[in-house]
Amino acid sequence: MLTALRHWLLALAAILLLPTPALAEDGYDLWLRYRPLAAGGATALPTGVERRGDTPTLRAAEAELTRAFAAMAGGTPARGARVVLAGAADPEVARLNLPLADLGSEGYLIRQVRLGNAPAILITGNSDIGVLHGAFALLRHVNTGQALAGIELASAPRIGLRLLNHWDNLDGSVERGYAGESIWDWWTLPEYTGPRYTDYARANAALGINGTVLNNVNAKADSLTAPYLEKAAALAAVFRPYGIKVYLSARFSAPVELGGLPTADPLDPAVQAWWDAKATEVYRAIPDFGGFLVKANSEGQPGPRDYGRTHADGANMLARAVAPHGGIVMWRAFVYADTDPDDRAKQAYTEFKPLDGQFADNVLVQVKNGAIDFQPREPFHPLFGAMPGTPLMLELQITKEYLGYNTHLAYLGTMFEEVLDADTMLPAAGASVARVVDGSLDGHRLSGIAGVANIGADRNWSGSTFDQANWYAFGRLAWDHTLSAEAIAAEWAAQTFRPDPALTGPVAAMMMGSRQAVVDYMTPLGLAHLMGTGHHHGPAPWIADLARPEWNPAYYHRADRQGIGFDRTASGSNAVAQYAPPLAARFADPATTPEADLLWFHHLPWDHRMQSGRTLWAELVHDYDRGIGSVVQMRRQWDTLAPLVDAERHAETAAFLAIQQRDAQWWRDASIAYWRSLNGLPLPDGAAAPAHDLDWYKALSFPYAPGHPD
Ligand code: GCV
Repeated sequence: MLTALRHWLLALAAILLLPTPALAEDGYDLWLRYRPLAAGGATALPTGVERRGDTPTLRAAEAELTRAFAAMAGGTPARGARVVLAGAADPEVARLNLPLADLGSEGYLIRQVRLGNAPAILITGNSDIGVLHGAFALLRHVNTGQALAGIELASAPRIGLRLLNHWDNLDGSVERGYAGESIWDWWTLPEYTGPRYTDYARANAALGINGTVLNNVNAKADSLTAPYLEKAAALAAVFRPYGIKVYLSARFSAPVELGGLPTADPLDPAVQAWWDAKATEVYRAIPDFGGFLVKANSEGQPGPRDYGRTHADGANMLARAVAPHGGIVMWRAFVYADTDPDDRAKQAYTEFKPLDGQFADNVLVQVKNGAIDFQPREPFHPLFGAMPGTPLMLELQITKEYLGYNTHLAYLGTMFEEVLDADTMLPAAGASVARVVDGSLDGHRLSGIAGVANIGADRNWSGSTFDQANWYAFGRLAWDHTLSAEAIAAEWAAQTFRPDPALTGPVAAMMMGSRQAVVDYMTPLGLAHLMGTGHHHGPAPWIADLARPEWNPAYYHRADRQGIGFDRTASGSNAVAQYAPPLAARFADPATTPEADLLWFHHLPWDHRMQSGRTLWAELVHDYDRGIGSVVQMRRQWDTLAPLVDAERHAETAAFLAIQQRDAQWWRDASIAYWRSLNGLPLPDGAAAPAHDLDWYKALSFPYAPGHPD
């Protein structure tokens, strides 16, 4: 008996003496993960929260702070000044003459002041939503290990519309979704609005995301019927206190499908009247409805071109319908046609640039990141800077359709930063994509940015812990595109795991190199769209027999015995001419083209000499191997972090990194086997031969890959 007791005590002592690995966690809390603060840390928690005003938004802010401080306290007494939530109109706040003018309607200011003759940490703004954003900013501050005493923060969003686009279908599937089914349960709405919808709103409001398009751009007209509007209205009611508006993707042919009209011609008065009435019905159901997103004449979707009308005709008809209600239209520029033999990368510009200045005041044209389609790396879309008379939204893809789904660790903050910082040089240097998008370059009233969501019904929302970081980075950059991807990575890691530099430093370093690793092992040096047909999983550069030319990877790489790459100079498609003259000149010459984009713009011989001194062939192989090496390095790094991460999330990431290494090797080997079948070149010195012959890779098939629409 005594021996048993001694064993038990020894075991207990051993447990207590271990470094404290967190308990298993499922990742549900995202960046709203409130845990007891380290004893003796920087923060003295506030003694209370005082709310001045009784609105749903202020109550939400108070509830968030109260819940967070209780969890952070972990039983230790609060010593800091109380937090006061008060709008700018509060008489005492007004007397403080704080600099609130630049905060707009959504920004916040946080300061230590004296209120009612006692010290207080004031969270204020010109609206309740501003105060709510401030509450989340304060929690981010604390959760990243910073002291509350002396806090002084002020921030306002640089871009007006900061939206998620859900490619969620009414049957619960998610196009290009890798995190389970849709979180919208259309079947149980509107009656049931479970806590998950509120948690979705909290997570987004914490980033300042202020709108969500609920349904897929490959839209069903049913979303516009009365029962579905009622369901959307129920979601809008949950999101409203959090400053998040609901939008819908609209199917252009809805007047035919729902209205029984013989046509959806935007210039037909009966069609216009149908949309006017539909807009009125929508706003009756959802008074603060944001507006419509439209994919028209793209990949088989109906649109104004079906009737010989322009995209501006189509957009303006819808714009007219929502204008009396304060709504907007986001019209996508993602168009390419099998009837157009021109380079796919040129087609959106060719179609939309001539329409500049023809869109109604409440229309934004939504332009994808990349003229092809969200590839691991594309040069910035040439429409940015080319349509100064039109507000252009940037559409980023958060879900990783082309970057290894949820099992490859690829932090997209660096990709988002790369495109936002790209200089369009239109009309002159210093005209970044960010300045086009935020409207400051051309003085637009409307500005917007959209991210195709990676959210699903999985407990961890995004299919992996690290994919949560891409949702986070999108939101943070949408709010403030001057933030650095690296700072965002560290900030995310602190809130997701723990605010300990021993963890945040290595995790941020892993994240910062991760997207380039994917580029290296999938599509190095400007290659693009070499993924498997339809599902886009894994390599298939050999595909050349699909009906539409631009659906074939061979269309994009153009490799043969002599060389590889797409000639987009004057001797080829001349896509370079769609850029500002100095950029066009730079991209026209392989010697001045950034090597990261080399094969995007040029078809070059395999023995083309690279800056490294290697041949192009040797450089390609080198990059593939570098990509695998980066994944190996990430695995090592992650292993060392085991004591600092809870077991459940650590194990999942470790397993996913192993999958990533396997897939990286597969990409490298299959690609090299295929290129060698064309160029007949020996492997560069020291390079390992692919594990299998080319036929083995060609025979792989993935009929059940997730996220695929068919
Ligand atoms: C929603 C790519 C994707 C499609 C997507 C389309 C779009 O083609 O593969 O799934 O459809 O882009 O953005 O409209």
